[in-house]
Amino acid sequence: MAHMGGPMKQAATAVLAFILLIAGCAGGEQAEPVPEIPPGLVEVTIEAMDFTMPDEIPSGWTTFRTTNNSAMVHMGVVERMPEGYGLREQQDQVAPVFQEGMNLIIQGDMDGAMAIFGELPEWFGRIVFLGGPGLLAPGQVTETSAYLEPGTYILECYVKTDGVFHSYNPAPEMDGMIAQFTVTAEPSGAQEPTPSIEIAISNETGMEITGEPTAGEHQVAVHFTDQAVHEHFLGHDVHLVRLTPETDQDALVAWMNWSLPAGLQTPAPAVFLGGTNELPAGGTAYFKATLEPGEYAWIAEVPSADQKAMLQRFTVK
Ligand SMILES: [Cu+2]
Repeated sequence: MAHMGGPMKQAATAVLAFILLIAGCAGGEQAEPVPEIPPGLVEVTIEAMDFTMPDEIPSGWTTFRTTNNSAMVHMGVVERMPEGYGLREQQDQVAPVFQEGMNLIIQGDMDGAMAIFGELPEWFGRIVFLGGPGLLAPGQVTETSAYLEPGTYILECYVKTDGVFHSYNPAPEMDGMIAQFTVTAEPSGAQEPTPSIEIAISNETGMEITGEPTAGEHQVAVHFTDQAVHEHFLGHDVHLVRLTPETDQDALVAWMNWSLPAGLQTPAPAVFLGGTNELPAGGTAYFKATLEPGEYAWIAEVPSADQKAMLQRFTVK
């Protein structure tokens, strides 16, 4: 039993060498660098009409990298919920009210729709909109950053298909295009992004842009100088859209108003490349824009964006 030789000894030597190799690696000097997820990065995947994302994320600067694998345009509004409210309450008390109002708008009954919107619960007015991925065409990826405090949040898409909001699902026991997540007290440790283009947006002056939209990758800062309730009850934001000679600018402007029957209804009249949804006054959000030579516009999802200087066309050479 005490005697070990031949193949057994060779095996024992090999095991010892392996242990020493592992120990050497653990020392760190020769270890291969492991690709790390940058702090604050949250992957969001859209398949059909579903968001897939983590249930829990750290607080602080947060970048949602959103990949649209579906065949439709979508977006994701980040909403911090009032204490005690979440996805369930949104689906039971808010989504059906908006859908019923939309149904009446489609029937031409504006007074009826307004009466229905008056039935929104008191707590709906206490939701804080905190950016999130802007309108995103099929196959596109966008990165959108905002600062998030701990709390309960939802990510909501209110694009419409056949007159039905994506965030509303008429099927019993099924939720619409909405995800709930918790932002924990643990800090993400991420730094605020450094912009190469800055857009100040205000209800008084529209969009004021600094920085050159050259070909290549840009980090776009959106400074919300103020915020306002526009005719569609929502605030202003900034989306990036690629224009072609066939793009009908009036149709594009009209499409950015969810309260019209054809507004925010799939398919979109142009190719959307992301952006940021609205933030309260004084806030700054960021999004990445990868620009190739061509025609583009920054546009807010508000009624009459062109008359509010919230549609700014530009050319990338
Ligand atoms: Cu959607």
